Amino acid sequence: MVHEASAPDERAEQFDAWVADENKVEPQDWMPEGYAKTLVRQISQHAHSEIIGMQPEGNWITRAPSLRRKAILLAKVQDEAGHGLYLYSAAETLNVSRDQMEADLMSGKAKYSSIFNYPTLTWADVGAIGWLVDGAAIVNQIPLCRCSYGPYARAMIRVCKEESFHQRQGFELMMALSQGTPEQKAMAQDALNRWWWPAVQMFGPPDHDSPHSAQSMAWKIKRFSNDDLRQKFIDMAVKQAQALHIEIPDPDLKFNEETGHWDTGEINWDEFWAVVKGHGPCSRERMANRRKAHNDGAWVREAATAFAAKERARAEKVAA
Ligand code: FAQ
Repeated sequence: MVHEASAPDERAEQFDAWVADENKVEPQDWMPEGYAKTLVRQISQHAHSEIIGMQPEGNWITRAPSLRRKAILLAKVQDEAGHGLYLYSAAETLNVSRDQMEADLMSGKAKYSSIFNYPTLTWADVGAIGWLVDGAAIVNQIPLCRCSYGPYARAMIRVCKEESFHQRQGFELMMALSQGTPEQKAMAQDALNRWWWPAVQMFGPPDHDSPHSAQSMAWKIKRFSNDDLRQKFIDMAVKQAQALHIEIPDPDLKFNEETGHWDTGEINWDEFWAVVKGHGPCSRERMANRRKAHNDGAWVREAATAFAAKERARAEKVAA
Protein backbone atom coordinates (compact mmCIF):
# COMPACT_ATOMS: atom_id res chain seq x y z
CA MET A 1 0.00 0.00 0.00
CA VAL A 2 1.16 3.53 -0.73
CA HIS A 3 2.16 5.69 2.26
CA GLU A 4 0.02 8.83 2.35
CA ALA A 5 2.88 10.77 4.01
CA SER A 6 5.41 10.06 1.24
CA ALA A 7 6.58 12.79 -1.16
CA PRO A 8 4.39 12.99 -4.30
CA ASP A 9 6.91 11.43 -6.71
CA GLU A 10 7.70 8.67 -4.18
CA ARG A 11 3.97 7.93 -3.92
CA ALA A 12 3.71 7.41 -7.67
CA GLU A 13 6.71 5.04 -7.57
CA GLN A 14 5.29 3.12 -4.60
CA PHE A 15 1.96 2.84 -6.41
CA ASP A 16 3.56 1.43 -9.57
CA ALA A 17 5.57 -1.08 -7.51
CA TRP A 18 2.46 -2.10 -5.52
CA VAL A 19 0.50 -2.75 -8.70
CA ALA A 20 3.44 -4.46 -10.44
CA ASP A 21 3.57 -6.90 -7.50
CA GLU A 22 -0.02 -7.93 -8.26
CA ASN A 23 -1.49 -6.23 -5.18
CA LYS A 24 -5.02 -4.86 -5.20
CA VAL A 25 -5.78 -1.15 -4.89
CA GLU A 26 -8.72 -0.39 -2.58
CA PRO A 27 -10.92 2.74 -2.45
CA GLN A 28 -9.24 4.16 0.70
CA ASP A 29 -5.72 3.82 -0.82
CA TRP A 30 -3.83 6.66 -2.44
CA MET A 31 -3.91 6.40 -6.23
CA PRO A 32 -2.81 8.60 -9.13
CA GLU A 33 -5.54 10.86 -10.47
CA GLY A 34 -5.21 9.32 -13.95
CA TYR A 35 -5.73 5.81 -12.54
CA ALA A 36 -9.00 6.83 -10.87
CA LYS A 37 -10.11 8.72 -13.98
CA THR A 38 -9.42 5.74 -16.24
CA LEU A 39 -11.37 3.45 -13.94
CA VAL A 40 -14.36 5.80 -13.73
CA ARG A 41 -14.37 6.06 -17.54
CA GLN A 42 -14.16 2.31 -18.12
CA ILE A 43 -16.39 1.10 -15.27
CA SER A 44 -19.14 3.66 -15.93
CA GLN A 45 -19.11 2.91 -19.67
CA HIS A 46 -19.28 -0.77 -18.84
CA ALA A 47 -22.28 -0.11 -16.54
CA HIS A 48 -24.03 1.98 -19.22
CA SER A 49 -23.47 -0.87 -21.70
CA GLU A 50 -25.18 -3.35 -19.41
CA ILE A 51 -28.19 -1.07 -18.92
CA ILE A 52 -28.57 -0.02 -22.57
CA GLY A 53 -27.80 -3.66 -23.47
CA MET A 54 -31.12 -4.68 -21.89
CA GLN A 55 -33.00 -3.04 -24.77
CA PRO A 56 -32.20 -5.25 -27.80
CA GLU A 57 -33.24 -8.46 -26.02
CA GLY A 58 -35.96 -6.77 -23.96
CA ASN A 59 -37.61 -6.17 -27.33
CA TRP A 60 -38.36 -9.93 -27.55
CA ILE A 61 -39.68 -10.66 -24.04
CA THR A 62 -43.33 -10.33 -25.07
CA ARG A 63 -42.74 -12.39 -28.22
CA ALA A 64 -40.65 -15.30 -26.88
CA PRO A 65 -41.89 -18.50 -28.56
CA SER A 66 -42.56 -20.49 -25.35
CA LEU A 67 -43.00 -19.99 -21.62
CA ARG A 68 -39.61 -21.64 -21.01
CA ARG A 69 -37.83 -19.27 -23.42
CA LYS A 70 -39.65 -16.28 -21.93
CA ALA A 71 -38.63 -17.19 -18.35
CA ILE A 72 -34.99 -17.61 -19.44
CA LEU A 73 -34.96 -14.32 -21.34
CA LEU A 74 -36.57 -12.40 -18.46
CA ALA A 75 -33.95 -13.76 -16.06
CA LYS A 76 -31.13 -12.85 -18.44
CA VAL A 77 -32.30 -9.27 -18.95
CA GLN A 78 -32.72 -8.89 -15.17
CA ASP A 79 -29.14 -10.16 -14.70
CA GLU A 80 -27.97 -7.39 -17.02
CA ALA A 81 -29.69 -4.78 -14.84
CA GLY A 82 -27.93 -6.35 -11.85
CA HIS A 83 -24.55 -6.12 -13.61
CA GLY A 84 -25.18 -2.44 -14.28
CA LEU A 85 -25.90 -1.91 -10.58
CA TYR A 86 -22.75 -3.72 -9.34
CA LEU A 87 -20.72 -1.69 -11.79
CA TYR A 88 -22.24 1.68 -10.86
CA SER A 89 -21.53 0.79 -7.21
CA ALA A 90 -17.91 -0.10 -8.04
CA ALA A 91 -17.50 3.26 -9.84
CA GLU A 92 -19.09 5.12 -6.90
CA THR A 93 -16.20 3.95 -4.69
CA LEU A 94 -14.07 6.36 -6.75
CA ASN A 95 -16.06 9.38 -5.58
CA VAL A 96 -18.23 9.83 -8.63
CA SER A 97 -21.98 9.99 -8.11
CA ARG A 98 -24.54 7.93 -9.95
CA ASP A 99 -26.22 11.19 -11.01
CA GLN A 100 -22.98 12.40 -12.58
CA MET A 101 -22.48 9.12 -14.47
CA GLU A 102 -26.07 9.24 -15.67
CA ALA A 103 -25.66 12.89 -16.77
CA ASP A 104 -22.49 11.99 -18.73
CA LEU A 105 -24.37 9.24 -20.56
CA MET A 106 -27.29 11.56 -21.38
CA SER A 107 -24.99 14.31 -22.67
CA GLY A 108 -23.09 11.85 -24.88
CA LYS A 109 -19.82 12.40 -22.96
CA ALA A 110 -19.79 8.79 -21.77
CA LYS A 111 -20.02 5.97 -24.29
CA TYR A 112 -21.63 2.55 -24.19
CA SER A 113 -20.73 -0.50 -26.24
CA SER A 114 -21.18 -0.15 -30.00
CA ILE A 115 -22.84 -3.58 -30.18
CA PHE A 116 -26.08 -2.39 -28.62
CA ASN A 117 -26.83 -0.02 -31.49
CA TYR A 118 -27.92 -2.86 -33.80
CA PRO A 119 -31.54 -4.04 -34.15
CA THR A 120 -32.95 -7.41 -33.07
CA LEU A 121 -35.03 -8.27 -36.14
CA THR A 122 -35.87 -11.92 -35.45
CA TRP A 123 -36.03 -14.35 -32.52
CA ALA A 124 -32.71 -15.84 -33.68
CA ASP A 125 -31.07 -12.53 -32.72
CA VAL A 126 -31.71 -13.40 -29.07
CA GLY A 127 -29.65 -16.57 -29.62
CA ALA A 128 -26.94 -14.72 -31.53
CA ILE A 129 -26.63 -12.10 -28.77
CA GLY A 130 -26.26 -14.76 -26.07
CA TRP A 131 -23.79 -16.80 -28.10
CA LEU A 132 -21.68 -14.02 -29.63
CA VAL A 133 -22.19 -10.87 -27.55
CA ASP A 134 -22.08 -12.58 -24.16
CA GLY A 135 -19.35 -14.83 -25.57
CA ALA A 136 -17.27 -11.75 -26.48
CA ALA A 137 -18.14 -10.11 -23.14
CA ILE A 138 -16.77 -13.15 -21.23
CA VAL A 139 -13.50 -13.20 -23.19
CA ASN A 140 -13.06 -9.50 -22.40
CA GLN A 141 -14.22 -9.73 -18.77
CA ILE A 142 -12.49 -12.86 -17.40
CA PRO A 143 -9.15 -10.97 -17.33
CA LEU A 144 -10.94 -8.07 -15.59
CA CYS A 145 -11.48 -10.40 -12.59
CA ARG A 146 -7.73 -9.82 -12.06
CA CYS A 147 -7.96 -6.04 -12.53
CA SER A 148 -5.75 -4.17 -10.03
CA TYR A 149 -8.74 -2.22 -8.64
CA GLY A 150 -10.37 -4.43 -5.98
CA PRO A 151 -14.05 -3.39 -6.25
CA TYR A 152 -14.07 -3.77 -10.07
CA ALA A 153 -12.26 -7.13 -9.96
CA ARG A 154 -14.67 -8.49 -7.34
CA ALA A 155 -17.75 -7.30 -9.25
CA MET A 156 -16.42 -9.03 -12.35
CA ILE A 157 -16.25 -12.45 -10.67
CA ARG A 158 -20.01 -12.63 -10.22
CA VAL A 159 -20.72 -10.94 -13.55
CA CYS A 160 -18.60 -13.55 -15.38
CA LYS A 161 -20.42 -16.45 -13.72
CA GLU A 162 -23.73 -15.06 -14.93
CA GLU A 163 -22.39 -14.21 -18.41
CA SER A 164 -21.25 -17.77 -18.75
CA PHE A 165 -24.85 -18.98 -18.26
CA HIS A 166 -26.01 -16.31 -20.74
CA GLN A 167 -23.57 -17.54 -23.36
CA ARG A 168 -24.70 -21.14 -22.97
CA GLN A 169 -28.38 -20.28 -23.27
CA GLY A 170 -27.62 -18.35 -26.48
CA PHE A 171 -25.64 -21.24 -27.93
CA GLU A 172 -28.39 -23.70 -26.98
CA LEU A 173 -30.99 -21.48 -28.65
CA MET A 174 -28.87 -21.28 -31.82
CA MET A 175 -28.42 -25.08 -31.70
CA ALA A 176 -32.21 -25.60 -31.49
CA LEU A 177 -32.74 -23.30 -34.50
CA SER A 178 -29.89 -24.68 -36.58
CA GLN A 179 -31.18 -28.24 -36.07
CA GLY A 180 -34.78 -27.19 -36.78
CA THR A 181 -36.71 -26.59 -40.01
CA PRO A 182 -34.93 -25.07 -43.05
CA GLU A 183 -36.61 -21.74 -42.16
CA GLN A 184 -35.27 -21.88 -38.61
CA LYS A 185 -31.77 -22.75 -39.84
CA ALA A 186 -31.94 -19.81 -42.28
CA MET A 187 -32.96 -17.54 -39.41
CA ALA A 188 -29.94 -18.66 -37.36
CA GLN A 189 -27.64 -18.05 -40.35
CA ASP A 190 -29.15 -14.61 -40.97
CA ALA A 191 -28.62 -13.64 -37.31
CA LEU A 192 -24.98 -14.76 -37.49
CA ASN A 193 -24.54 -12.76 -40.71
CA ARG A 194 -25.73 -9.57 -39.01
CA TRP A 195 -24.08 -9.98 -35.57
CA TRP A 196 -20.67 -11.37 -36.53
CA TRP A 197 -18.80 -8.21 -37.48
CA PRO A 198 -20.30 -6.00 -34.74
CA ALA A 199 -19.26 -8.70 -32.20
CA VAL A 200 -15.70 -8.70 -33.59
CA GLN A 201 -15.65 -4.88 -33.27
CA MET A 202 -16.84 -4.98 -29.63
CA PHE A 203 -13.25 -5.51 -28.44
CA GLY A 204 -12.45 -1.93 -29.41
CA PRO A 205 -10.12 -0.38 -31.99
CA PRO A 206 -7.00 -2.20 -33.19
CA ASP A 207 -4.04 -1.93 -30.82
CA HIS A 208 -2.23 0.65 -32.96
CA ASP A 209 -5.33 2.90 -32.71
CA SER A 210 -6.19 2.32 -29.03
CA PRO A 211 -5.09 5.42 -27.06
CA HIS A 212 -5.81 3.99 -23.59
CA SER A 213 -4.41 0.47 -23.86
CA ALA A 214 -0.73 1.02 -22.99
CA GLN A 215 -1.40 2.91 -19.74
CA SER A 216 -4.31 0.66 -18.74
CA MET A 217 -2.11 -2.41 -19.22
CA ALA A 218 0.76 -0.86 -17.26
CA TRP A 219 -1.70 -0.22 -14.39
CA LYS A 220 -3.03 -3.79 -14.75
CA ILE A 221 -6.54 -2.55 -15.35
CA LYS A 222 -6.51 -4.28 -18.73
CA ARG A 223 -4.55 -7.54 -18.86
CA PHE A 224 -4.57 -8.20 -22.62
CA SER A 225 -4.71 -5.95 -25.64
CA ASN A 226 -7.88 -5.42 -27.72
CA ASP A 227 -6.45 -7.43 -30.64
CA ASP A 228 -5.30 -10.35 -28.47
CA LEU A 229 -8.75 -10.72 -26.91
CA ARG A 230 -10.43 -10.33 -30.30
CA GLN A 231 -8.29 -13.16 -31.71
CA LYS A 232 -9.13 -15.40 -28.76
CA PHE A 233 -12.84 -14.81 -29.39
CA ILE A 234 -12.54 -15.46 -33.14
CA ASP A 235 -10.70 -18.77 -32.58
CA MET A 236 -13.43 -19.88 -30.16
CA ALA A 237 -16.38 -18.71 -32.25
CA VAL A 238 -15.15 -20.37 -35.46
CA LYS A 239 -15.23 -23.79 -33.78
CA GLN A 240 -18.66 -23.08 -32.28
CA ALA A 241 -20.07 -22.03 -35.69
CA GLN A 242 -18.75 -25.31 -37.12
CA ALA A 243 -20.58 -27.24 -34.38
CA LEU A 244 -23.77 -25.33 -35.27
CA HIS A 245 -23.24 -26.00 -39.02
CA ILE A 246 -23.66 -22.33 -39.87
CA GLU A 247 -21.14 -20.15 -41.71
CA ILE A 248 -19.23 -17.14 -40.50
CA PRO A 249 -19.91 -14.39 -43.07
CA ASP A 250 -16.27 -13.85 -44.01
CA PRO A 251 -14.99 -15.25 -47.31
CA ASP A 252 -11.40 -14.47 -46.22
CA LEU A 253 -11.57 -16.42 -42.95
CA LYS A 254 -8.64 -18.83 -43.04
CA PHE A 255 -6.69 -20.95 -40.56
CA ASN A 256 -3.11 -19.75 -40.36
CA GLU A 257 -0.88 -22.83 -39.90
CA GLU A 258 2.05 -20.66 -38.86
CA THR A 259 0.34 -18.78 -36.04
CA GLY A 260 -2.23 -21.45 -35.15
CA HIS A 261 -5.00 -18.82 -35.30
CA TRP A 262 -7.85 -17.95 -37.65
CA ASP A 263 -7.17 -14.91 -39.84
CA THR A 264 -10.20 -12.79 -40.78
CA GLY A 265 -10.87 -10.42 -43.65
CA GLU A 266 -10.71 -6.63 -43.19
CA ILE A 267 -12.66 -5.26 -40.24
CA ASN A 268 -14.72 -2.21 -41.17
CA TRP A 269 -13.33 0.32 -38.70
CA ASP A 270 -15.16 3.21 -40.39
CA GLU A 271 -18.44 1.55 -39.47
CA PHE A 272 -17.20 0.98 -35.90
CA TRP A 273 -16.25 4.64 -35.37
CA ALA A 274 -19.50 5.87 -36.93
CA VAL A 275 -21.45 3.71 -34.47
CA VAL A 276 -19.27 4.80 -31.53
CA LYS A 277 -19.96 8.43 -32.48
CA GLY A 278 -23.72 7.88 -32.26
CA HIS A 279 -24.58 7.01 -35.85
CA GLY A 280 -25.50 3.34 -35.40
CA PRO A 281 -28.77 2.00 -36.82
CA CYS A 282 -30.51 2.20 -33.40
CA SER A 283 -28.40 4.82 -31.56
CA ARG A 284 -31.16 7.43 -31.35
CA GLU A 285 -33.78 4.92 -30.29
CA ARG A 286 -31.55 3.46 -27.55
CA MET A 287 -30.81 6.88 -26.06
CA ALA A 288 -34.43 8.06 -26.36
CA ASN A 289 -35.61 4.93 -24.49
CA ARG A 290 -32.91 5.41 -21.85
CA ARG A 291 -33.91 9.06 -21.33
CA LYS A 292 -37.58 8.13 -21.05
CA ALA A 293 -36.85 5.34 -18.54
CA HIS A 294 -34.72 7.78 -16.50
CA ASN A 295 -37.47 10.43 -16.48
CA ASP A 296 -40.23 7.89 -15.79
CA GLY A 297 -38.23 6.65 -12.79
CA ALA A 298 -37.89 10.11 -11.21
CA TRP A 299 -40.80 9.50 -8.80
CA VAL A 300 -39.17 6.27 -7.54
CA ARG A 301 -35.92 8.08 -6.77
CA GLU A 302 -37.82 10.92 -5.06
CA ALA A 303 -39.93 8.48 -3.02
CA ALA A 304 -36.84 6.45 -1.99
CA THR A 305 -35.03 9.64 -0.90
CA ALA A 306 -38.05 10.86 1.08
CA PHE A 307 -38.44 7.44 2.73
CA ALA A 308 -34.74 7.33 3.68
CA ALA A 309 -35.03 10.83 5.23
CA LYS A 310 -38.09 9.73 7.22
CA GLU A 311 -36.31 6.59 8.47
CA ARG A 312 -33.27 8.65 9.48
CA ALA A 313 -35.45 11.14 11.38
CA ARG A 314 -37.26 8.26 13.14
CA ALA A 315 -33.94 6.63 14.13
CA GLU A 316 -32.61 9.97 15.45
CA LYS A 317 -35.79 10.46 17.53
CA VAL A 318 -35.45 6.99 19.05
CA ALA A 319 -31.75 7.60 19.80
CA ALA A 320 -32.44 11.03 21.42
N1 FAQ B 1 -18.00 0.59 -28.18
O1 FAQ B 1 -8.30 3.10 -26.19
P1 FAQ B 1 -9.47 2.19 -26.31
C1 FAQ B 1 -21.73 -6.75 -22.39
C2 FAQ B 1 -14.00 3.59 -27.14
S1 FAQ B 1 -20.86 -5.47 -21.70
C3 FAQ B 1 -17.99 1.91 -27.89
O2 FAQ B 1 -9.21 0.81 -26.82
P2 FAQ B 1 -10.17 1.18 -23.67
C4 FAQ B 1 -22.64 -7.57 -21.50
C5 FAQ B 1 -13.31 3.69 -25.78
O3 FAQ B 1 -14.25 3.79 -24.73
C6 FAQ B 1 -20.01 -4.72 -23.07
N2 FAQ B 1 -16.84 2.57 -27.61
O4 FAQ B 1 -10.27 2.18 -24.92
C7 FAQ B 1 -23.92 -7.75 -22.16
C8 FAQ B 1 -12.47 4.92 -25.98
O5 FAQ B 1 -13.30 6.09 -25.91
P3 FAQ B 1 -13.23 7.13 -24.62
C9 FAQ B 1 -19.16 -3.64 -22.59
C10 FAQ B 1 -15.69 1.86 -27.63
O6 FAQ B 1 -11.13 1.65 -22.65
C11 FAQ B 1 -24.12 -8.76 -23.06
C12 FAQ B 1 -12.06 4.81 -27.45
O7 FAQ B 1 -13.01 3.96 -28.07
N3 FAQ B 1 -17.95 -4.16 -21.99
O8 FAQ B 1 -21.61 -6.92 -23.52
C13 FAQ B 1 -15.66 0.48 -27.92
O9 FAQ B 1 -8.77 0.97 -23.27
C14 FAQ B 1 -25.36 -8.93 -23.69
C15 FAQ B 1 -10.65 4.26 -27.61
O10 FAQ B 1 -10.59 2.86 -27.25
C16 FAQ B 1 -17.07 -3.38 -21.37
O11 FAQ B 1 -17.28 -2.19 -21.26
C17 FAQ B 1 -16.88 -0.15 -28.21
N4 FAQ B 1 -16.97 -1.46 -28.52
O12 FAQ B 1 -10.70 -0.23 -24.27
C18 FAQ B 1 -24.98 -6.91 -21.82
C19 FAQ B 1 -15.87 -4.07 -20.78
N5 FAQ B 1 -14.37 0.07 -27.86
O13 FAQ B 1 -13.57 6.32 -23.40
C20 FAQ B 1 -26.21 -7.07 -22.44
C21 FAQ B 1 -14.94 -3.14 -20.07
C22 FAQ B 1 -13.62 1.14 -27.54
O14 FAQ B 1 -11.84 7.66 -24.59
C23 FAQ B 1 -26.40 -8.09 -23.37
N6 FAQ B 1 -14.27 -2.24 -20.97
N7 FAQ B 1 -14.41 2.22 -27.42
O15 FAQ B 1 -14.29 8.16 -24.92
C24 FAQ B 1 -13.12 -2.54 -21.63
O16 FAQ B 1 -12.58 -3.63 -21.54
C25 FAQ B 1 -12.48 -1.45 -22.44
O17 FAQ B 1 -13.03 -0.21 -22.05
C26 FAQ B 1 -12.65 -1.63 -23.98
C27 FAQ B 1 -12.03 -0.41 -24.69
C28 FAQ B 1 -11.92 -2.89 -24.45
C29 FAQ B 1 -14.13 -1.71 -24.38
